[in-house]
Amino acid sequence: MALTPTADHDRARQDLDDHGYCLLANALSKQQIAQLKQRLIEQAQAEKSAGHAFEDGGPSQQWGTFLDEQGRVRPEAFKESNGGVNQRVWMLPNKGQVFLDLLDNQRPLDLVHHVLGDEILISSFTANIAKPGGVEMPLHTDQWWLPQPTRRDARDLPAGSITRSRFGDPGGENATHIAPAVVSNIIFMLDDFTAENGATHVVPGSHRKGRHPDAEVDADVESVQACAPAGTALITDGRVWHGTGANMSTHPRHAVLITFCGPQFRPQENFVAGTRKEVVASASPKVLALLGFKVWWGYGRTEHPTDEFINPATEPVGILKPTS
Ligand SMILES: O=C(O)CCC(=O)C(=O)O
Repeated sequence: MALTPTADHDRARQDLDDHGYCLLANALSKQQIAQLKQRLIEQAQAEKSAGHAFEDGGPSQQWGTFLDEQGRVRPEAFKESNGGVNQRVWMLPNKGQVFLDLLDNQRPLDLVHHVLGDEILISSFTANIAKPGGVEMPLHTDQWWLPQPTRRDARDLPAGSITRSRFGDPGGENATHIAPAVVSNIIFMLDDFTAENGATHVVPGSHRKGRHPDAEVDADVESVQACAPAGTALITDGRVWHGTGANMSTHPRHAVLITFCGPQFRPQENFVAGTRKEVVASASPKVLALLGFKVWWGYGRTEHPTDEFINPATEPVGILKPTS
């Protein structure tokens, strides 16, 4: 059964627990939607003209074509990916204050904290412009890289050998233990999401399956589409099976996607290396922490483990010799 949007936080939390996703009503004001959409469209057009656009979701672009026989991403396949339909815009913190302002929006963030707990990092902060002609994205989870629970006697797939298509064996659907959620997404809808324009497909309850979808075994699995008015936030448990729908309408479907992870994981986008200096200089401690500039129990530090934040502008200590 497809969920309907709710402004009731208790229900939203319950929906996340029970179904692996929820729809938070009125997460954005009309003015925010208009400003976000305008900035996004401008940026996307400029990136395309400048040759920076990344486009996926075209008819010949099933994910398999991006992977080699071992399931490793073929970098050249991405370079060959001209002809994709859906335009992605990456690293939005660098591309307008209006995107960063989304982090002041505490209601959806609280739901992410419900999934992930107290300390969280932004893993990626991007947009997906799903354009007419874009095909359905294969169902996937957003934490495919997390090692599966294992048996005491098992020699499981080593953590460093996990790829997008090799996840290790979680022991089947009768396994007594499944991995916890370590990722959560907010998808801010900048247009009405409809069945026709590619509203995200979700498999309700799949966050409790304890495994990743398999294109063959799960070919007939039933999904619902997260249809809701512009301004709604779709929030997911990172284990839930989902994917962009096919856009069969005549208009693009715009959305901002913020993926979060626990503080011990490697984010998809490297904000510490890639955030522009002026953005770092004006960011609040809350934003800096979300972008990974805050040291977590000594992890992510550059020098002293008790430093609260790192400052990439500081020259690293190099070879020193006693002065006397
Ligand atoms: O744009 C959407 O509807 C979902 C996108 C998605 O699942 C992804 O980028 O992994």
